Amino acid sequence: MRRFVLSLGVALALGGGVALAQYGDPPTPVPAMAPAPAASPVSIVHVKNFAFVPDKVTINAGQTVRFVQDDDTPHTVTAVDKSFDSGNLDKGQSWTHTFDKAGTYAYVCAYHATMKGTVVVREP
Ligand SMILES: [Cu+2]
Repeated sequence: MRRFVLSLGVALALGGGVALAQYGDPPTPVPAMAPAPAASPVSIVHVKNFAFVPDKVTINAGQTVRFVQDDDTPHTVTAVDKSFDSGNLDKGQSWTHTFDKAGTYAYVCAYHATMKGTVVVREP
């Protein structure tokens, strides 16, 4: 009974049909309102002067790469095998991607075929 009241309280607090739709499920953790826990280590690649800098980074599986778009011209970060795609990135935007599986990931800018980069992901 107590649990029901708590769940209902959470559902009401969220105020959404999504939460109500989960009625009857075990209580699910509410998405953190507080800042996310420390993210996995992040490598940073700048997109600048029509190039990815550095154009090759090596990380461990589960780590994240942040791409920071410094160019006046829009660019993308698009996997050659299409496994990830940032979509359009304007100047000042950044995009992160976490690589869960080991492998070598080649990517390009969808707008500029000469812009190429590689992320090498090792087993941790
Ligand atoms: Cu580009």
